[in-house]
Amino acid sequence: MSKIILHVDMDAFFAAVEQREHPEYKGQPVIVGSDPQEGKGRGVVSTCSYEARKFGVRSAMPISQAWRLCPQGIYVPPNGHLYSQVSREIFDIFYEFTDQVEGLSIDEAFLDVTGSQALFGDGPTMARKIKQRIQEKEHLTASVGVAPVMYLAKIASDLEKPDGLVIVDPDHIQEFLAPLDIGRMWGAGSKTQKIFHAAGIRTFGDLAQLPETYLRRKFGKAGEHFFRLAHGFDEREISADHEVKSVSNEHTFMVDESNPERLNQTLLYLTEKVAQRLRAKKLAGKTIHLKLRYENFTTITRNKTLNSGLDSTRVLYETVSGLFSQNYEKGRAVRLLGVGVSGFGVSPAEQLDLFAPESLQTNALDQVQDAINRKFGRNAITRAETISTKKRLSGIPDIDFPDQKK
Ligand code: TTP
Ligand code: MG
Repeated sequence: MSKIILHVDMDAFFAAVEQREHPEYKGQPVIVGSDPQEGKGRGVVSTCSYEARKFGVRSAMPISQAWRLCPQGIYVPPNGHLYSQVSREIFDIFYEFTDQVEGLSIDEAFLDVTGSQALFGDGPTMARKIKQRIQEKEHLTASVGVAPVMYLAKIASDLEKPDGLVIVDPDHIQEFLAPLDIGRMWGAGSKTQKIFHAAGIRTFGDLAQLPETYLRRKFGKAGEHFFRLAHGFDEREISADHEVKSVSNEHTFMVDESNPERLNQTLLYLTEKVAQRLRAKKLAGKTIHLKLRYENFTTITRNKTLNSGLDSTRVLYETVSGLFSQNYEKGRAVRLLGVGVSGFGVSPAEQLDLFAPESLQTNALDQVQDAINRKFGRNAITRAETISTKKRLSGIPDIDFPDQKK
């Protein structure tokens, strides 16, 4: 018997929450992101309402471009705490239907509801119930795909957004896929799409007609993958998780920055924020991520995995600044820096005896800092090196993403 997988994705999530909180924004082009400063703003769009999408505004677009496209829009800074809270409430609704939930990001998840049919009805019935619960409890709309495998459910949820419900009949997978644009295929980036187009492949149907041997010859190992996807095969199982998978913070500079000292101070500032959040959640990450965007929007991401999970600001900072000095092209102007941690295990705070005296001291400093910040507010105390950074950055809302379940 085939499985029943749902993919649920909230519609225009941050913007929809803002419209809910501010009824006067309903039906209006709402753009959530950094301050547009009348077109001079330097951050990006987080997301926008479907009304704003009619003007061509999109996620990750520079906010200055959004302003040019839609100066009459309602521009709103992101309220990460609120979105995280709504996200938790939506995930709670998912767990009413199954414990097999795999979160993909703040507003989307896969649910394996195969075992829940006796209680709640078949896949489409459950999808309708989940949409209804989200509407009643949160006054928000979600789009849902129902399919026998994860990959088809994900494609399906996107087809009739917003407020969509698309059901893939397990007996008619080929018919479902055939007319779809090949750009919807997982793993087909713009380069692969160009190759597909050059070979006359525009839809899944075009691809499905090609023999596996031909695809293997043309695309190597990826050819096998494309063959499987063209025919709707996907063996992956939902990896149910209840945990945060990464914690990150990033900062867009008001003016492009090339001063090495200020770049490093900003890295330390971001590291402190990330480390404090890790410790508050009793998480210790092994993989440290650096994101670096130059003035021309070229973005590089680098990571390093340590032998054990560490949450001390000092060790995180040493790793991040190491990645930065190895990868930063000296003198170039930087637009954005980001620091993240993933690969979580047990917090080292619970294994103190394994640490050398110096690390213990660092941990003690971190703990004092956390306690003061808890009492007097975030950033009440920071390392001396970051005070000027804090001053420089104060007043500029960081795009402070809630913890992503990527
Ligand atoms: P998405 O689900 O990709 O977008 P969305 O929910 O806004 O719109 P859609 O109806 O197309 O699903 O992302 C969820 C949230 O994540 C989004 O509301 C804001 C945030 N986000 C960013 O902050 N930056 C980004 O580049 C993207 C893609 C999303
Ligand atoms: Mg969404």
